[in-house]
Amino acid sequence: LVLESRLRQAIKKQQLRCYYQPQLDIKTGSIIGAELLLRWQDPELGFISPDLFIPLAESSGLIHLIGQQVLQQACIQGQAWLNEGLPPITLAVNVSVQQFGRGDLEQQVKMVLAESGFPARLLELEVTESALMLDEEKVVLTMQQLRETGVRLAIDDFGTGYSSLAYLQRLPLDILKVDRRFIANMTANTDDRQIAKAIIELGHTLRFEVLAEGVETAEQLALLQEMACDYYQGYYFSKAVPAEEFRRLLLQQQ
Ligand code: G
Ligand code: G
Ligand code: MN
Ligand code: NA
Repeated sequence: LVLESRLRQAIKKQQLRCYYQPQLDIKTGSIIGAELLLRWQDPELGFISPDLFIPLAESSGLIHLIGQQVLQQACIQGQAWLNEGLPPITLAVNVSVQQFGRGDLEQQVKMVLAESGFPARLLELEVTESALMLDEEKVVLTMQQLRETGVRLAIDDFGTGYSSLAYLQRLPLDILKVDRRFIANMTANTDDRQIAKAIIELGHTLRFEVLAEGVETAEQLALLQEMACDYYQGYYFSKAVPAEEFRRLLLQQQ
């Protein structure tokens, strides 16, 4: 309860900061986007992990306020970088199942895009496989509505949930993000390597692009290249960094 009221204050004072983890094209090695990951530094409590405060935000309803702030941040920052003449990149925002299920996400997204001027095709919404466990017809409809706004849709942490292939085939997804647990052991464990390969092939069969999460070594990257994976993110290139630092990374590759 103490933490919840601190979180409420932090939201009000805009103390939650968006960090940016670069996403790269596997073939060319160039930065094609970033995933926004929240960081919370409380003046007294210190650094509080999102693994702690995101679940708290989800159970208390604060996630709706947070989600709105992150969407705004993404679009405002993205448009500012475009105005500066930086190369266009995709900004990916995590959407919790509560936000996804509430029914006003499409309106919210439209509003934020209109206010910021950020092009819809450069905004990506990441939904975890667990969000797909809501009512199937409703999920399909919500995704179709979101897709009509022009944003990209990603399925996050793929391989950890239970979505059927028939279901996946019905969803208007653009990109599938392979959960990092399959990437972590792919060089040591042949099962994980085969699973990663199978997921990449499955994604391509369904006409989705595929991104590997949690790439930490050159060896993993080389394997993923062989498997024709499209994109990757992970500590091998960079962890999530503040906006200013991400901007420098973008400038460096121009
Ligand atoms: O950033 P890692 O750095 O520690 O993030 C931990 C978890 O918190 C991940 O599952 C990530 O998806 C989630 N997370 C981080 N930022 C956000 C956010 O802005 N919204 C939501 N819903 N989840 C987030
Ligand atoms: O659940 P989601 O995929 O949105 O969360 C991404 C999480 O993965 C964040 O906590 C982020 O900091 C973390 N992450 C990003 N890259 C790596 C990596 O290379 N290795 C590990 N172990 N974690 C990573
Ligand atoms: Mn994510
Ligand atoms: Na993930």
